[in-house]
Amino acid sequence: MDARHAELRQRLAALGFDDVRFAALTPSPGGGLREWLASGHQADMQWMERTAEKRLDPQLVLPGAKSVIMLGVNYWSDKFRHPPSAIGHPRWARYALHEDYHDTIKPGLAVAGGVLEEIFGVRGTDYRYYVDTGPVLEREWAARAGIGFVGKNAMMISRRHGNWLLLAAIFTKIELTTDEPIRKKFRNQEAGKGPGVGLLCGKCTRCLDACPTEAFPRPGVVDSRRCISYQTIENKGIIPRELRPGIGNRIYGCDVCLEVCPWNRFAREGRRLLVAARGEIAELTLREILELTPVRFAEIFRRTPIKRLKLAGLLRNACIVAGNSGDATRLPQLVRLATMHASALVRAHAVWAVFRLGGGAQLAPARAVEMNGDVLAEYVAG
Ligand code: B12
Repeated sequence: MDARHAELRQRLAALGFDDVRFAALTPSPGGGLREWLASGHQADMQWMERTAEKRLDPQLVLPGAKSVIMLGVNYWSDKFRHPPSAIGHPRWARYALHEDYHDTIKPGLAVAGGVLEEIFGVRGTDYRYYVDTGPVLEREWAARAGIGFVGKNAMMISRRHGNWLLLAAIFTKIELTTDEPIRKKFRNQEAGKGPGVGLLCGKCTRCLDACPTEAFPRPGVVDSRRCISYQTIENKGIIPRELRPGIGNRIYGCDVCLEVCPWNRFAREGRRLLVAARGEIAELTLREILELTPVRFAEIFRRTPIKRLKLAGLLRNACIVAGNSGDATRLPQLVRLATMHASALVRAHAVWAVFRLGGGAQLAPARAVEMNGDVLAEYVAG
């Protein structure tokens, strides 16, 4: 590998990327994604369908692209112990206890682009970078570049960082010498099929067994319709009634299939050059969350991914957590939300929670308020 590759790797690592690896950009065989979409596993994420062709063929994203620089950012922190599970204390996905990683990693990618220009003499039109939201199969490229392997939980699992790695990609027209996948014999593995999934999982099925909503139709494949992460973050409407008990105290996202993975034992505190902790969010009690006003919501969740859920979305999730808490002292707050909140979405989930906590009788005066559309169905079926 020539000296420029080594310099590139070293300078990107210095920017805060914990893994820097290269792969050739050939079209994806596509089996995994096509099958996933055909099975409806994308739920209401229509953008996954709209961008499928681009995801499968990097030439549609950057004509002339030859290589991808795959980057991993370790966001593990030992400090983020969730408070011992006091009844109904909400749990957040770990990545959400940080400033929005899209906003903190992107500036790093912009600087990385400058580094490419400097070392290889290319122009801004010779590369494109993405973190999460681009039409890019990030885990596929990460697997090919050898960042880690795709686990039975569908995660890109790193032997150095476990499951706690965020991914970013730079497509480039530069022809980089590629790194090997972690086992050479899987280099040509058809994506998403066969032994490529769960390469280093062995017989372990902890993630599949632990999923409270049975979201894995088979190892390595997530059905978003049943995934708590999808339901509590991406779904903007009613959360299916049958999934609510399984959501337990997860208020935003879900890490269950990540947390139980034995590979996490290798995870070390991240350098945190590209992620900024907002661990104080984990200290919020359910009571405080149920009382949030729009102004407090904006203040507390500023610059975090949670802000995109908006107050009504968070209250919807909080109602489910409260309903699952078994804590009847939450009833006055829930009855108030069920009868008075401006959002029908919140009212509907609050009504469910009130019934689940055995307080249905307290809702009689609310009946008229709830008599419309979806919400009526929610209320009557209480
Ligand atoms: C849509 C999406 C979701 C959806 C669907 C999840 C899913 N499993 O597809 C929902 C909302 C449910 C979701 C949830 C989460 N997500 Co998400 N999500 C995405 C997104 C935008 C697209 C994923 C996608 O294309 N899915 C379609 C399926 C078919 O693709 P895939 O799972 O990537 O599978 C491919 C590879 O596994 C490959 N493959 C399998 N085996 C092998 C073997 C070899 C050798 C090769 C070459 C390829 C290969 O085949 C598949 C097709 O190419 C990516 C960002 C991105 N642009 O890629 C983030 C991303 C996958 N999400 C991420 C995170 C952190 C999460 C959550 C942990 C968040 C949380 N705590 O709540 C959960 C985890 C759920 C889970 N177990 O997957 C990270 C994952 C990082 C990592 N280390 O894997 C990503 C990469 C975002 C990022 N930039 O960091 N997510």
